[in-house]
Amino acid sequence: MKADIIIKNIDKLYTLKGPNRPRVKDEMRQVGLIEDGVVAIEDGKIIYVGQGQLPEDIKTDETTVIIDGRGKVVTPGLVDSHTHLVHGGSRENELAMKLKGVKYLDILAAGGGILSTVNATRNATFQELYDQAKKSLDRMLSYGVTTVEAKSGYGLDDFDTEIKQMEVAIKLGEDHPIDVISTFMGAHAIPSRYKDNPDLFVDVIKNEMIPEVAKRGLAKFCDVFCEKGVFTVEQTKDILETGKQWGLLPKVHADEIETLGGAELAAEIGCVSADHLIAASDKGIKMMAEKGVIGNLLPGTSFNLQSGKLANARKMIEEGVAVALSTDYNPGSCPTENMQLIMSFASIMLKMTPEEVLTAATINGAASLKLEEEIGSIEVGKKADIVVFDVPNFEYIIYHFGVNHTDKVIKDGKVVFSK
Ligand code: IZC
Ligand code: ZN
Repeated sequence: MKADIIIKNIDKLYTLKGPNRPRVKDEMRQVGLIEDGVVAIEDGKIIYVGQGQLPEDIKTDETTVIIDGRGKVVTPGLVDSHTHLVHGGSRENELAMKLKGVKYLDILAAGGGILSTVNATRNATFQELYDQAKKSLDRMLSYGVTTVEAKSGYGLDDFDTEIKQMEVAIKLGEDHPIDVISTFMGAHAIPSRYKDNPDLFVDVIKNEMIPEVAKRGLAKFCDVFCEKGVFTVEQTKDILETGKQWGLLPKVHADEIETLGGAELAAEIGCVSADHLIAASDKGIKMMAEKGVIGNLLPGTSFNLQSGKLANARKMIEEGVAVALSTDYNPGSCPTENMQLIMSFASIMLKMTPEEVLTAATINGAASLKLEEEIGSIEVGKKADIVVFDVPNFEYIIYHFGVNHTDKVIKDGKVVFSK
């Protein structure tokens, strides 16, 4: 074996070694720390992880890139498993209203919010959406993110725009170092012309859009914004069950603002993840734990929506829900690409320990994209998606918040970002 890249003398190597499945309870605190660690990479894959010196059967030559990990922290590439990456425009015009106390759902009900981004996205060309989303991906990569989920949902009943969004996501996944996983989320808001009969739109999604998305291989997941004034629990169930029949794995925006029973629904239909859960009921949390539904928490939205309400991460972890963390990057409720900031929010606001945060942002994020066999930990055979942070320990990243601590990012065995 001949290594393409070696990272050696790593002060603190957090491997996240463990089973390739969502980690729960105490497992979330076991981050597989190796001091004086060494990692070797060949052909995009990890071929050795250990302590001290490399074994003799791993050869190097003048083409091998040697990275010195002295004074550094190394972790698996971060996984941002919930974003609305591809969209037109931005919504900073909502800030003044939000500061006056106007609520997110009221802005939406008045035809703004998501619906204003729908207009901007419909009016944008493929290339404009591509360029805007690429800028975001570049930023994400700089923060140590190597895999990103991207939802459609700014075309709604304009199916061509939904398709355009998913095609942009897929093309960026091919062109950009970051892997982009596409999710169909036509059920993101009720389009104006279906205002008085939303069930008709649900029928269009089920009978026309989902089959086409599946046949054309445009998405891996199907998601619904289950929320008061948006899609009901019944409608959500209907859409996600149809998606399942067509091979789209179910995810759900659940109990973000109102307690509607989204967590319970996620358990009932076997969602891969239920996301947000700020207002999830205790019963819903228990049911999710029993059914193995991942709780994907997005604390940046609590911060930005100024709701004063937080997901109960401690209860979820105690009950055995595998918790993941994501930015929810979108122009309305969380305009940031910075996963490191989200990790600080998760610890400081949701009281997750640094170890739980690291697990949530790596292997549990990978599991919430059904990629836990390939990414999410630094183990032999996995993809060489690795971040080098210029910090003395992982806690430092969380504690010293709001700035970028990334030194290098390795994606598929290549250095793709360097400070
Ligand atoms: O554009 O507001 N929550 N959907 C559900 C969003 C936030 C995105 C947006
Ligand atoms: Zn979202």
